Amino acid sequence: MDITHVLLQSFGEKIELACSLLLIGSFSILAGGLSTTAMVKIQVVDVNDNRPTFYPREYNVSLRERETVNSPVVVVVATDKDAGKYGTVRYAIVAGNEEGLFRVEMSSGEVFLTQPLTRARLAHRLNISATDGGGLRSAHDAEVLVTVIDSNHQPPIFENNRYLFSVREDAQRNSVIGTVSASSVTGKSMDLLIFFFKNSFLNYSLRFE
Ligand SMILES: [Ca+2]
Repeated sequence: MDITHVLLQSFGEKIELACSLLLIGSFSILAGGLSTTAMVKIQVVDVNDNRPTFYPREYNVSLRERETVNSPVVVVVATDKDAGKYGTVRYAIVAGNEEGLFRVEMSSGEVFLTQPLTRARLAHRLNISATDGGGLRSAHDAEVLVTVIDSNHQPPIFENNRYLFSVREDAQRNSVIGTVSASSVTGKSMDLLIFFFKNSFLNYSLRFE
């Protein structure tokens, strides 16, 4: 309705305007007994009306003291429903990193260890923010709890350091996207099944053997 009003103003009085389509359509104008028709394309411009949102918001990581530095220890994920730069997310550690032990890759959300950890401090709690290209910041930070465990303690080991899965946007809800497997030193294995949930969100479940 606002668009119709603007066009009427631009052509003066005694003008009838009919719109057959909202985005691409023909406009007929009657003035003084004469008529003309024009094709009009209206471009809808995205506005930055969504903040980045973390899902999940909380992450728990166990790292051994003297863990290898410069390898990713966790990936935080925030999504933004806007398009273009307004939907592009940048990450930053905003609290809990006073000693500079961690860094986050600005565009990917991967968190890296910059120095070996010691058990002089048994836990680190990081707050990570997400900000879009228009300057809107996530309403809630991601919280990453890093627990430092004894180097003699052997946690389960993933088969691979990185996994890449793809999924169609129209995938059925709860369809399995992929499996991430880990095994412990005692020989027990654990599979993490990753499901498509909805609206690009993922869900997961654990399967022990
Ligand atoms: Ca946005």
